[in-house]
Amino acid sequence: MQQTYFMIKPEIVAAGDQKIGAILDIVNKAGFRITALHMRQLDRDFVENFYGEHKERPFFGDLCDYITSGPVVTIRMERENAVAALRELIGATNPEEAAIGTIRDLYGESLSNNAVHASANTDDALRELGLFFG
Ligand code: 3AN
Repeated sequence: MQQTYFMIKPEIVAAGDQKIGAILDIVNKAGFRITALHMRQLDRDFVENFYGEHKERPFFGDLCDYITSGPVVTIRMERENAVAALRELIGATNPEEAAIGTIRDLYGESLSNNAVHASANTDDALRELGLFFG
């Protein structure tokens, strides 16, 4: 059993419980088990650390503004091969390139407002779970 970090981003949380529920239903049907879940308003320092790998990118400031623009849902989940399986389930970073039926295809609006985050690899999963769940 492997653990990964999953996050539902602010524009989905702002849209109401129905979208949160629909996304959780997709991951549940894909065999993930939720082992921790919170709704949280993230602060700027925390997010700059979380997205530290993007610090030099031109979109870094906008990314931090957006992810702190309202509450997010932070989730620890487990499944066999969880990290890779969740990345496949969410689809490509840009919703326009995300495979049909993936979460970003169904719920992503744009490259920056792409509905959800999932750890990119097992090292990131450990780091991100440590940041959010200690
Ligand atoms: P992923 O979330 O698929 O792992 P990353 O780690 O490359 O993608 O990017 C982190 C976040 O930064 C993305 N979820 C997206 O919101 C934002 N992002 C990535 N690339 C761009 C870009 N070129 N312009 C604006 N935002 C971007």
